[in-house]
Amino acid sequence: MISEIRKNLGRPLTLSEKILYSHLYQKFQIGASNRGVDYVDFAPDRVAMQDATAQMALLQFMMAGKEHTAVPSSVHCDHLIMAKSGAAEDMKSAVFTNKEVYDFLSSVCNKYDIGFWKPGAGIIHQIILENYAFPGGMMIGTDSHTPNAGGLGMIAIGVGGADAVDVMTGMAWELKLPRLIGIKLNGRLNGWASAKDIILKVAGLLTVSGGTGCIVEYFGEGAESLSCTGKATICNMGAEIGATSSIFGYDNAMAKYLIATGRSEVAEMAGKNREHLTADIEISAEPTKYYDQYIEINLSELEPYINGPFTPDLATPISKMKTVAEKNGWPVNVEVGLIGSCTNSSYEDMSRAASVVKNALSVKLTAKSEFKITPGSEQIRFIAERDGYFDLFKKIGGEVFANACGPCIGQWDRKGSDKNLVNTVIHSFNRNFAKRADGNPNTYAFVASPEIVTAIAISGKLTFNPITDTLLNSEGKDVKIAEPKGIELPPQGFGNIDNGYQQPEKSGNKSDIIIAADSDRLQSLTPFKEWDGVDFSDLPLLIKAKGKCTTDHISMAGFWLKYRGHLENISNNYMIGAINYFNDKTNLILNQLTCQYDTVPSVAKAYKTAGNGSVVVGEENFGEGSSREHAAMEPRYLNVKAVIVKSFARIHETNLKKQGVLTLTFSNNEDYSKILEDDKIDIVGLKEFTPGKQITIVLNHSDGKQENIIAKHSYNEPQIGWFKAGSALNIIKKSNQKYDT
Ligand code: MIC
Ligand code: SF4
Repeated sequence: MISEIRKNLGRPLTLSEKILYSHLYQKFQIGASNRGVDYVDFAPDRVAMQDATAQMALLQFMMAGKEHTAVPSSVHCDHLIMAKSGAAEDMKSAVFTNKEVYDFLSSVCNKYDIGFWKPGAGIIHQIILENYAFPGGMMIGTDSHTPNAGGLGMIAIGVGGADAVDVMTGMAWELKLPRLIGIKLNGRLNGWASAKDIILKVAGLLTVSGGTGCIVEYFGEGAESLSCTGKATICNMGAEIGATSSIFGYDNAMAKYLIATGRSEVAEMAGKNREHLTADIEISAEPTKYYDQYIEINLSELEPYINGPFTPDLATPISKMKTVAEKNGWPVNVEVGLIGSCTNSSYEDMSRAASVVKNALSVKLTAKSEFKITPGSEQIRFIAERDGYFDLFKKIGGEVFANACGPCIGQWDRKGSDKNLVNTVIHSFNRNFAKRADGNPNTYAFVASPEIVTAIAISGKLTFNPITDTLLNSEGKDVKIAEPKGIELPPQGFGNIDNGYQQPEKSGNKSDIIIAADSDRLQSLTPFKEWDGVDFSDLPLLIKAKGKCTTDHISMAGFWLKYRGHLENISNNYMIGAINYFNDKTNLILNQLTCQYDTVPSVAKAYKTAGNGSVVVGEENFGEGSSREHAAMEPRYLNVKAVIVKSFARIHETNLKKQGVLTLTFSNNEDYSKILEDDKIDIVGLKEFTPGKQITIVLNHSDGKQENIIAKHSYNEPQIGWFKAGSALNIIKKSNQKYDT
């Protein structure tokens, strides 16, 4: 098949192309090859969902009327576990507080033959890497860090729940053919530098939007020298540059990992097909000819990076941190260092962090900051504990949290965080948006490798550079911490443990799923209404968001996670984190009906109740960050008709389109400034809504003046169909009804 594709395109193939083209929905239709332009229908092999997004995804899937999922799918209970008093206590309270949701997810999984990973089993991406990812495969997941599986040579893409529904119902899954960024890694990591530093550097080079619409393909001798889990760290954090996916070609490190995790037959098969699981040799010989963008990084010279605060692309080499922190006035006393997460909790990570602790203890140092560990899975927890790493961590005051997202998603019930004091933390997670870790907007969160986080937690200072600096030990002597040493894979194996998996019962209970009418956590969905065929007119401006507006600003995590299965309740957080352009405040906007200021959800509801739609305006990379489709369902539910921005992040734009909200971008970014606080907005010409055709927006200012501005859109024909039908799901439902009759 691959040789046929090569012949068809008349040129050598990159790895991504080999995988993408061998997953076309309609086999042998290889016509579309315009990267960044053509929409292509794919048939991924697998779907993964985590508990915070699975609820909406499955509520939608249940509306589609299928008996089971069309491809193997799994649900992972990881996001809803609060980190507070350590693993044992926290698990107990999670199982109690989230019982209704876990029961719902487990019964839906049982009914539709979906694998269910119980709370405590671990974080979705780590579980996928340990169990399901395979070289040459293609999967989607309702979490933006799904690309983690690229560490095992898989094209794995983060999507919203409605996309998961496409694949689970056996429909085509559509994606704009990604552009390709080639990154050649030369040399070899040494000393304190690790795989994490590669992606931290790449994030600095490409910024949070530099990977939008692209697959990043890593290759070169440096790539082959990295462990499989190191590769996964890099692919995972590709989400932070907006990349659709990231991938490495199949190599010995992957083979070793597959064998260690009990999948030797997969390694054997991959070994036989090695040529298909890497790019053609012509590609690496002339990369600039075949990739849309090309970067080289010399690993031998790479120094550790610390990224942040408040954005993952603000990359500072560790040797410059003193100067940069001073210049920016960042608080340098580090309160807490946290290691682990879906991104960085491999055996290698744990062993390198542990070696730092061991070195530090041997030169009589203890930790100045608090130290927390979040294992990515029960497997990892088990082996890290068995091999003595946790004992070492505990010697410097380390506390082990549950195998879950916890402090990475605002689920960190941190003592005193409600006082909103300015403070600094450093972690090996991937995200560091405001309020992300503990809900405190004044927590400066920095991202670094687990070994750097550990060294900094020991020193207590953000500006500590273990490569050059010494620390005063308990005997008053100046000492250095030796370079970390890691072990790639557990010498004693992964261990045969209860990993927390629940297989769907084949002949089990397939009865209807009941949702209590008075539940405040779950609510059945009502289909959105179809478009009435009339242009939008006189829509009040709801909010003009200023600056960075991530999905965390649009639909906050933390406290709100508990409403992820209840659209009405979670809509009460819509845009509460976004900054109102007109007063620089969060969650305080003009209600044009009353001329009073109120919260965003209240004003949106007031417009909805009055029978009005409304419009949301934003700036660049709007909706960056998470895949959560609540950020798209909430505006739809609140009757927001259109979101007009300078540019969108990929997943959020698709999510909005799928829910039937009109996504438009300014054709001239300066027009953003023309939108006034009390504008009423018309969107005209929707009857002629066609691909590539611009749309006119009329701004009706309160002084009676009118201004026309032009907006672009990226809809293709089927997507225009979603808008007209009221949502993509309405179309799936219709096509199912056709089959049923
Ligand atoms: C994240 O890292 O932001 C999350 C929490 O995993 C999200 C998913 C969510 O909001 O549920 C993501 O990355 O997609
Ligand atoms: Fe969980 Fe954080 Fe990973 Fe998202 S990035 S899956 S919240 S650990």
